[in-house]
Amino acid sequence: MSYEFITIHTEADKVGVITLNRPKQLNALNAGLMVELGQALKDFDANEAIGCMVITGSEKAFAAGADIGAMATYSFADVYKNDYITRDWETIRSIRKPVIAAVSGFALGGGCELAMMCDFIIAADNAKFGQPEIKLGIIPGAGGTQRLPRAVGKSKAMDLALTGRMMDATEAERAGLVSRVVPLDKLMEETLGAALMICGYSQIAAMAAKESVNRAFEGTLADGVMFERRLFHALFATADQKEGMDAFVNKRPADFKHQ
Ligand code: CO8
Repeated sequence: MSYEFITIHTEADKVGVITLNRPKQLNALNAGLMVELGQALKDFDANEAIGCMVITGSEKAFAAGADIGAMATYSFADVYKNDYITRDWETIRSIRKPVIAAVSGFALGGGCELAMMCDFIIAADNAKFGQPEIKLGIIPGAGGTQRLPRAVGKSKAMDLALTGRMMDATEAERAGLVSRVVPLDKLMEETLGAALMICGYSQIAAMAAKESVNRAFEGTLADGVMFERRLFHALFATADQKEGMDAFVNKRPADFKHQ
């Protein structure tokens, strides 16, 4: 399938890489881009050979938010009745294999929300994160008011959402929004290294780990721990668990078959 607003490729036939590709608009997220992104993620997720996905942008911008020009004249009826702007976001939540955001440059508004919907964020040292919607007379609309406080705590989330200021990569790492900060020219190398490492493990275990960590953000601690326990026990029914533990015991590398 050919795309207009993104490009896709695979690395080592195992990692699905999606590059947002509206450089002139700093990868502003229009409806077409969101549809294409959802489709590419679903296709990679369904592809047996793919173990991990990466979403990235350009050096200057991961994504500078929703496309302001496209939504400037929308009415309440447009956005509410037709669920314009936010319609295609749930697709990303439905992806079961790990997705890493490799962020350089601006990740603002919907761009920051997109990065937060990924399973973890690796940031280049030039990355800037923010929820500047307040400056446009709106608020974040793709989960920013919920995911940002879970990631960085109430005070910093309020600061960002109410002042519209950006935080740099160092502050974002200190606050817990990003897992690592790397030099800009090492961003893809580091991210693909992490992605390939994940691909080397049992796909079933990686999917279970993702599902279980995500449970930490929904429901009670007791429910989450019980959910984790059920998945933990279930993994003893996989061939990959036998392989992983036998390999350790016999001091040899594991060869997971994702079964
Ligand atoms: N939408 C549309 N076009 C944009 C956007 C955007 N969000 N951001 C930048 N552009 C365009 C500019 O209009 C400009 O176009 P042109 O060259 O034709 O004039 C081009 O990209 C380059 O931008 P600048 O000249 O402004 O570049 P600077 O380096 O001077 O500034 C900034 C970069 C700081 C990123 C600046 O462009 C900016 O502030 N952009 C807007 C950021 C913003 O407000 N984002 C939030 C948008 S609202 C939102 O995301 C709501 C989320 C709702 C749910 C999610 C749905 C997808």
